[in-house]
Amino acid sequence: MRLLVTGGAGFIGSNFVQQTVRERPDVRVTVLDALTYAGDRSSLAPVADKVELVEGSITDAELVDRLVGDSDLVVHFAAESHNDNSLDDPSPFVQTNLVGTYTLLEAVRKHQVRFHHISTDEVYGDLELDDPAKFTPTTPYNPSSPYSSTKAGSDLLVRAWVRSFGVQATISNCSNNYGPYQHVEKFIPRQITNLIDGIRPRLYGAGLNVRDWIHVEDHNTAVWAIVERGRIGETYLIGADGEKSNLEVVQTLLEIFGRPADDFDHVNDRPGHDMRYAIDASKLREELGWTPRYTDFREGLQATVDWYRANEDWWRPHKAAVEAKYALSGQ
Ligand code: NAD
Ligand code: TDX
Repeated sequence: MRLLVTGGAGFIGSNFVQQTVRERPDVRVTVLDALTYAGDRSSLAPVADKVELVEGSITDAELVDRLVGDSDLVVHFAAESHNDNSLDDPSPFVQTNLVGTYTLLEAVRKHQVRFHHISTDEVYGDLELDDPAKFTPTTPYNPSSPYSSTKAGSDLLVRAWVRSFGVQATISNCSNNYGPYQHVEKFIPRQITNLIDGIRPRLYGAGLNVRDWIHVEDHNTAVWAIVERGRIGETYLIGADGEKSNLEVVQTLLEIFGRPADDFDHVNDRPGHDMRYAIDASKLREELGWTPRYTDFREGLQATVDWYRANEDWWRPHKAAVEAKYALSGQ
C-alpha cells in the first residue's frame, strides 16, 4: 500500500510515520512536508532509510497532484497548529489549513484516492468548567481562534467534498496530544524544558483552563482504526478521558522534577482563551473497538520528561527563540 502523509515531519505526523514503519512493513510511506519552523527532518531520523521525505507545500497544486496520483491513501496532518501564533499572524493558517486542504481535496477527487483528515476538538469551541457535557460528533461548530476557525473550515470542506463529489474521506477530531517530538512552543514541552533549564513554569492566567490530554501514540492507533474500519463520510472524535487543569499538569511536572508545588509563575492570559475541552469518544470505542494504552497520565508524562531529557539535541536549537517570542507578549 502506498501511503502519503502530509505534515509527517511535525509532532503527531512523525510519531505516526515511525509507528507505521515499525508496525506495518507492507506500507510504503511518502511524507510531504514544507519543513516550516514546526517541521524537523530529524524527527524522522529513526526511519529515514524507509521513508521518502518530499520537501514542499500542500498548497503546491502540481506537486500535490503528482504525489496523490502515486498514492492509495492520504493521511493529512499538515497544518499551522499553534493558537498563540495564529493570534500574531493568521495568514499562514488560512493558506495552509484552508487552501492546503482544498488543494489536497481536489487531488484526491481527481485520482479517487482514500483521504483521512486530521482535525481538532477546538472546532467545537469550549465548555464551562462545571458543564457535565462533552463534545460529541453532533456538537455544533463554534471555533474561537484563527487556528481553530481555519481547522473548522477545513473540516467543512472535507464534508462538502464527500457529499458533492463522492470523495472517500473520513475525519477525526482529537483532543490535546502530548509525547515525544512536540515543539517547545506547546504547553507541556515548554514547561518540561523550562524545568530542565531551571526556569519556573509559566501558567496563562489563573491556570484553571482544562485540556483533555491523550498520548500521541493513542491518537495514532485511533487514526489507523478509522482508516481501516471507519465509515466513509463519518467524523470520529478521539480522546482518552484525560481532563486536567493546566495547574494540575504543572504541579505534576513540579513533583516529577522534585520541586515545590508553588514553584511556577502566572503570566499574561491568551486572548480569547478557551476554558475547557472534553471529548466523548464512545463512537470510536464502540463502533471501532479502539481503546487507549496510556491510561495513567503521570506515567505518560514521566516518559515524556525522560524523552526530553534524553533528546536535548532535538529541542535545544528552538528553545531560545521560542522564549524570546513569548517574552514579547509577557508570557
Ligand atoms: P506541528 O505544528 O507539530 O506539525 C505540523 C507539520 O506540518 C510540520 O511538520 C510542518 O512543517 C508541516 N506543514 C505546515 N505547513 C505546511 C504546508 N503548507 N505544507 C506542508 N507541510 C506543512 O503540528 P501537530 O501538533 O503535529 O498537529 C498535526 C495535526 O494534528 C494538525 O492538523 C493539528 O490541527 C492536528 N491536531 C493537533 C493536536 C495537538 O494537540 N497537537 C490535537 C488535535 C489535532
Ligand atoms: O506557556 C504556556 N502556558 C499555558 O498556560 C502555554 C504555551 C500554554 N498554556 C495553556 C494554554 C492552554 O490552555 O496551556 C494549554 C495548552 O496550550 P497549547 O499547548 O498551546 O495547546 P492548545 O491551545 O490547547 O491547542 C493544542 O491542542 C489542540 C494544539 O496546539 C492544537 O494544535 C490542537 O488542535
